[in-house]
Amino acid sequence: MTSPAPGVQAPPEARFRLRRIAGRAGASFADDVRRGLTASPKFLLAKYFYDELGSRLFEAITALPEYHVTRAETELLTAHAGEIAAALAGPVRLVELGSGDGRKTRLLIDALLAGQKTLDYLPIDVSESTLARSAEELTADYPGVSVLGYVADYHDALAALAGAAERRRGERTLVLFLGSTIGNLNPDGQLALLRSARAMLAPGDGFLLGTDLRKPLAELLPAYDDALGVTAAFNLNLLLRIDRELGGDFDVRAFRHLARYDEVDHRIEMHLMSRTAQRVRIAALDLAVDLAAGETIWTESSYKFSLEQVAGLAAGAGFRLARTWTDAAQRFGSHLLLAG
Ligand code: AVJ
Repeated sequence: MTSPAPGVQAPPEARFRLRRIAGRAGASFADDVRRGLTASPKFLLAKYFYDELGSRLFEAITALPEYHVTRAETELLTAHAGEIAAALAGPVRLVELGSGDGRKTRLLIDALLAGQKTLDYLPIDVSESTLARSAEELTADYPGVSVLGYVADYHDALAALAGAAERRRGERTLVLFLGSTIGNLNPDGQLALLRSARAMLAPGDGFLLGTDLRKPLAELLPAYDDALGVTAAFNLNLLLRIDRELGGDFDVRAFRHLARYDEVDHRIEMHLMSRTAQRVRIAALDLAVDLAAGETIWTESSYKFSLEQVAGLAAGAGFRLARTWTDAAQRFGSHLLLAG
């Protein structure tokens, strides 16, 4: 092995490292499935949608005509990435909660690399394959980018990052939490997440938060119940995942995708409704689950925000809300929160 000559960038694979952070609670997919399917009402956690197939189905959702979230946020970041980068003084390292396919991240990387030669990118994701794929693509396309990926829950990774001495001298941290993924958490969870992010940040650091905004039902509901049935497939895949990984015998055709809007709590809910009375067995859990006809399994909440609510969350977590950008149709908000 020869090391690269001075001034020559390290090859892509040398600029990618992975760290696996063991969860606090240690809850696994199996534990969480047992807990959810023996509860009343039944539920499954939305973070488990994103296996290999689920991640691809979500990417397909982002391309649907009915799903405005990704397009609206991309429009905002395309217009304002330069201002966002300029709002933090000096070299910045990027931490991202949920790395996805990295397309929106690239808009910020481009903006930051206009002012610094190299960039440390620290994506956090529960899916190792997602992390590896996005790191591979980024390091290949950007010679100045080094990736340290954390395979972990957001909470666990933020705690690990707070303790780690990864930060270079004088470097600011910008945390990205895009796509309105914060909307998967209930209001207490939203505040807790922002607080644990704030705890790892120092004065001068930033947090870029994407939130889907409240809007008429006629626009909101089809985004979660599209004509092609991609969202239905995304939802139903969770049952297939249980079949694949835990030896379940779910018959996906015996369930129906359901999306509804709770006008009081301002959230989309996704459920899987059992079409008939049925018993499902899950071998790895040694569990039999009985479902009545019409009974539902709650699989996701997607909270929709008002601008006042975001301001309250930011303040409650100890951030200063420096700036909010919205698109012309007020569909989506990008918020730059500053620590200190
Ligand atoms: C990735 C959580 C932001 O809530 O809009 C899309 C997930 N679920 N369609 C969302 C999702 C159904 C998405 N988030």
